[in-house]
Formats: sequence, structure tokens, C-alpha cells
Amino acid sequence: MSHYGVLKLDGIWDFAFCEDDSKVPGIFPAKAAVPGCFDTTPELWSRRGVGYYRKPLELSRDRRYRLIIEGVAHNAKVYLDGNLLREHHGAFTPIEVDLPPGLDGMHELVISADNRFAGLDRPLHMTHFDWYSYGGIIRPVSLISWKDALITNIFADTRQWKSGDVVLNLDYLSSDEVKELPLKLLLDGDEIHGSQVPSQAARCQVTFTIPKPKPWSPEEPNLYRLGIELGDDFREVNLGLREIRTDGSQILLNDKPISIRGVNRHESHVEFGFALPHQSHINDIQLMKKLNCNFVRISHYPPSKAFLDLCDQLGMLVWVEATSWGYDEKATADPRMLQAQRNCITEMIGWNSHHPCIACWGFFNECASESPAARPIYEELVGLIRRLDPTRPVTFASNRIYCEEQNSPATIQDIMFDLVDWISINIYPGWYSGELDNCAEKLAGLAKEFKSRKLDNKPVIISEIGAGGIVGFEHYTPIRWSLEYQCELLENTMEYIRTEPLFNGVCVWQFCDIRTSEYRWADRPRNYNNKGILDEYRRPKPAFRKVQEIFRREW
Ligand code: ADA
Repeated sequence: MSHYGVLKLDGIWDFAFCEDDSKVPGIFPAKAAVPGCFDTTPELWSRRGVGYYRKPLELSRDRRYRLIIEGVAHNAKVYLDGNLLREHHGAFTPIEVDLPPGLDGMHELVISADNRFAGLDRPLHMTHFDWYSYGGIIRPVSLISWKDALITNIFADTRQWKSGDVVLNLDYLSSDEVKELPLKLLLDGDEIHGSQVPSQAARCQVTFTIPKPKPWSPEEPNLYRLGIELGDDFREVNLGLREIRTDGSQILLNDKPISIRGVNRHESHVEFGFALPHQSHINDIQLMKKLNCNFVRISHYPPSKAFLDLCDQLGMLVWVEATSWGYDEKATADPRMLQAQRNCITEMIGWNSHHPCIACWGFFNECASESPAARPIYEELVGLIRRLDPTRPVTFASNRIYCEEQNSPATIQDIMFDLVDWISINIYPGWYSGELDNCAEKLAGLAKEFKSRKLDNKPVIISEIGAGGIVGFEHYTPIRWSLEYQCELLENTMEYIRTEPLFNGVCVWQFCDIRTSEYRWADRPRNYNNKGILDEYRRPKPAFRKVQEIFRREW
């Protein structure tokens, strides 16, 4: 996606680290990478505090400027010449800042990245989350300059994929001086539409038809390059013709039932924290392809644009979810939470919805979905997601379902399943409780309970299942934490899921080992979540081959 007049600001910035954010430092004695995580560097390893990043900007009085910072972990403040322009909470959605008009010459941009915890005052960044919350400017930064028009959002509805009819919605800004803006659309370089749109409307809708349409799917990721020229702005995005919907108990992609063969992936790397280089995104997708996956769930926050662009291009369906993890009833119902979730969802959908690879929107991973008090919040957030994007299914991963306990039947306590398009279950039979040799039986108890409660009238997927396996720990009998145990548990559970008609697929927990929160040392050896089928450097464990082989079977 490119604008005319984009200046990429990535590279090496001046840097200063402070314990708090009481004042912007006068001296920047160090250097830091943008994108990057300051707390993965040897000097600031694991430090919590505020990283200040400085960069000179050259501005011209006859242009307007929008700064796009694609992600700052976790609280950001943006200053120009010492004046605070914007604060933002939440690491994984972009911060868009319009610079004051009329500025000329050299100016000083400072962005602070604060990785300290503040309880529910910063609900998208909490100590109990099961991942390490790195700090820094974690995603690219660019400065867009414009005069007549600036395209701010693009959303293509391709539900009429068969006929090739596309409904394109554009949001834009424009200068007061122009009344009408010329709009031109290019498909793979050829002009397919030309019109004038009123400049003050800030929004327009255009329909066009693609001749001899070729649908997009993970197996055949046919893409068109859609160029949009509005006034003096130009953007190019991936356009893929596809529809994903549910019908009864099936998930349909372009009218064909699909089974989900997926993994859960954190956008995290032992060396780079959240700031993965493009190479790492490509490697991860290639590894998923080798695993015979058609789906990846991005746990538990929106991914970077670079990753989604690659999933569009290489063919991978993606579950994108708003930042959340295991909030209890009190936290779920807190007004600060609601506001933070609204912002995160709005930014997540506005920024990402044009990607054909996105299969569904998720929210509230393992939160209080058994609680009547939380019901209005679930309703509001589902409503918001559907308003912002009526074209994609909505789901959340629930763990308010139990089947693992010894000698007790499966129980379903979740009361929110009616709100979503498909039901997603996180469950760990044979790991947190239960045994290796009865984990399939436990899942069978769960399937029975779903059917008897008539919850089988919509699709059901297992959104997480897995076991820890520590590299180097091999044992002649499969005992917990051994690589053999991990392999056998995945074989037993996945084979059951594959053959039980209730289930529409599975996402293995998880793609690779990740460093976890410093507060989770007691139940997480090495301070890692070790359930990866690859280790944190993406070296395969025996479970990788096992999953690869199971996903090769018929689903
Ligand atoms: C949960 C959670 C994951 C991870 C997993 C585990 O299901 O959604 O983020 O913490 O448990 O490893 O226990």
C-alpha cells in the first residue's frame, strides 16, 4: 500500500531511556532501531520504563502532514518541538497524527514508548498476560505529505466474488479549497473507473466489476492490485475476491465448506521482541505452509501489516483479534476496559479490513463469558465489530467449558455462544488436568455435551490445544514436558478432532515457543510458554513433523 508523498522514517533514531515520563529528556545519548524493542538490547534487557525516540523532520508550509506510527508498545506520547500532540494506549494498532498546518523547515519529532504496567488504567497491557510485553516503537513509522486529498481508509466488499462485483468504500480528508476530487481506479494498472467525488463528503462508495473474476483462496491466492487515485493521493492495496461465511454448522469459503488446519502464532521473536523483520514473517508463513496449514490465529492482538500483506500474497486465512487475555468478570466490566476495547477494535478493523486473507474478527480471548454481568459488554463489542465490518464472521476463544477433569462430565458454562458466528474453544485435555491416554475420550465427552445442548447448529472449532515440550528433554516414556508427550498428546487429540463431525478444525497451541511475562515464572519453565511445535528460533521439535503429517490427512 503506497501513498504519493510517503517518507519512511524507519532506521536508527536518537534514543534516551528514563525511569518515568515526567519530562522529555534534553539529551539523547544512545541510538535505537525503529522498528525495534529497546528491552531486547543488551543494555536495556528486560527493563521497564520509557524509551524516548527522536528524529528530525523537514516540513514545508505548502503541504499537510500525517504521521503514521504502526505500533508503539504500550503507551505512546507523540511530541513535535516539545509539544504533546497525541497519547495512545495499545501496542498493536496504528497511531495516526495530523501535524499542525503551516510548519516550515526543520522540526523535532519525539515519540515515547512506555512499557510500564498500570493495572486497569492500561488494560491492553497487563502483568497476567501469557506473553512478554516488550517495549519500543515496534512497527514502521512514516510521514505522509498531501495537498488536495488524503485517502484514510479502504474497504472492499467482495462478497459478490462470483460475478466479480466489488463495492469499494473510501474515507478521505481533503483541503477546503477543492470542491470536487477526481477519483480514478486502476486494476493491475488498467483504468477501470473514473468519476468526481465531493471533497467535503469525506466518504464515498464506488462499485465496479472485474471481468473473468478469479477467486482468492489459501491454495490459489489470486490477487489484483487495486490502485486508487484521489486528487493528488494514490494508494495501492491487495484485492482478493472471496467470501467467508457460515451456513448451519459449516464454514464456507467461496461457497465451499472448509476445515480449519491452523496454528496460533504470537508476533514475537526471541531476538527482536515484537519487531519482527520481514524475513521472519516470510519464514513463519513458509513454515506454516510446510505444516499444511490453511489458517493462522494471531494470538492475542492485531498483527503487523507486513504479515497480513504476505498472507494475502502467499495464501493463508487469518483470525485477527483485538488485544485481550483472560480478563475476569470485574476487569471485563470495567469502563476503562470497554473504552480500550472499543478503540482497539475500531483501529484494528479500520486499518486492516481491506486484507483478503482476514477470515474472521476475534475479541476477548478467555474472558468472563460465563458471566451475566459481562453479557452487555460482549453484546456491545460484537455489535461494534459487525457495524464496522458486516462482511466477516465474528468469534471469541472461550475456555468456560470443561472436559479435562478426572471423573467429572464435560460442562459448558459459557453464555455468549449465541452472539457469534462460530464457536471457538480453548481446551487442554491431558495437560493442565487429565491424562495422555484419555484426552480423546475427554473431547468425546465434550462433543456429546455440545450435541445434547443443541450447540451444534453453528460451526465449532478448537481454537487452542497443546502441551509443553522442552527442547532437549526426551524420555523413554512420555512424561509431561518431554517432546514425546507433546507429540503423543497432539496425535491423540488432533486425530479425534479430525474425525469428529462436530468440529470444523483446530488451531494448535502454538506455532513456536515464546518468552512469557516475568510474573509467570512458577508454571512456565525458562519463563517461556513452551507449547510451540517449533522453538523460539523456529527450530522444529518432533511435534512439528507430527502436526505436518496429521494436517496432510483428509480434513
Ligand atoms: C490459554 C491462552 C494462551 C496460553 C495457553 C496456555 O488458552 O489463550 O494464551 O496462555 O492458555 O499455554 O496455557
